[in-house]
Amino acid sequence: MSAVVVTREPPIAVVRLNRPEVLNALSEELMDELVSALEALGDDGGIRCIVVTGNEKAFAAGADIKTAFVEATPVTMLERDLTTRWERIRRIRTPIIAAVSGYALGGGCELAMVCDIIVASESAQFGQPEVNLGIIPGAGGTQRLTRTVGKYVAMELILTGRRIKADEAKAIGLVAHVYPQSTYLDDAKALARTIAEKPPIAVRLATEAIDLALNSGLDAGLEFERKAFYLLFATEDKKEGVDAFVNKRKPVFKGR
Ligand code: DAK
Repeated sequence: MSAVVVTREPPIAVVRLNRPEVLNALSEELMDELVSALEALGDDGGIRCIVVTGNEKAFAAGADIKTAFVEATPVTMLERDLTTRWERIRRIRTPIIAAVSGYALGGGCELAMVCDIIVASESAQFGQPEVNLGIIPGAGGTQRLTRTVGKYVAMELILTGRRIKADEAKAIGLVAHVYPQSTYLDDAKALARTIAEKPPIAVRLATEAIDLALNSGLDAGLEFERKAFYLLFATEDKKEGVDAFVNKRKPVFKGR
């Protein structure tokens, strides 16, 4: 059985993590399948937004502790080159929404944070519990969580390993929306369809600009924003968007 299940519903796609017996623990096989699936969708011109999800009980409970950590040494960890997969996900230019229900812990929380938007069901629980294993987050948690929620909240969460529920995750800015348990995936898909209808080049450049806000200084970020803004005036979609506004009609964007 596949560790990742892909459903294409153009212009969106859903990628479901599928190791329910271990709460979608992120084995190397699962990560390989996930990266391949996301890259293939990222290269697919018919797909304009991707939803990554798990099941009601777990988005992902983190790295597969039993297979990955029990015998691990610094050298085996280094040789497994674990970081490359996460970098490959980060480089995918199609927007990715993490639709989280149940546990998003450790690497599960980090996987959600490597996505572009996080939405949650009412049952979602986020946390970075690595400290309880004698380690720290290793897939970006100390950096992305801190840049998202600020130093003092990130410190408290990472040093205690405390789990937070969806409403607290929303209050600290980790989550964009909390949806009812019964509809969260449909709601995430509706959000994906809304984004998929927008002009893809503008969406892509906005995504890159927002990422730069976390990865660079203000001057470099503003410079990129300015150039990207001017560049968009060369697109057919800008003509279409402005013309549709002026003529009071719905725009149809083509990605040109
Ligand atoms: N790994 C392996 N198996 C897991 C697992 C995990 N992370 N989480 C749960 N399971 C398994 C359980 O062992 C159990 O299996 P059986 O005993 O039935 O065989 C089954 O899933 C159901 O779990 P529980 O019986 O424990 O279920 P509960 O509802 O009682 O508890 C729980 C749910 C989520 C609170 C609990 O399972 C738990 O605390 N899980 C561990 C959570 C955790 O500590 N996660 C952080 C792991 S460290 C990196 C990339 C990634 C990472 C680091 C570096 N690089 C790129 C460098 C990531 C690190 C981590 O995620």
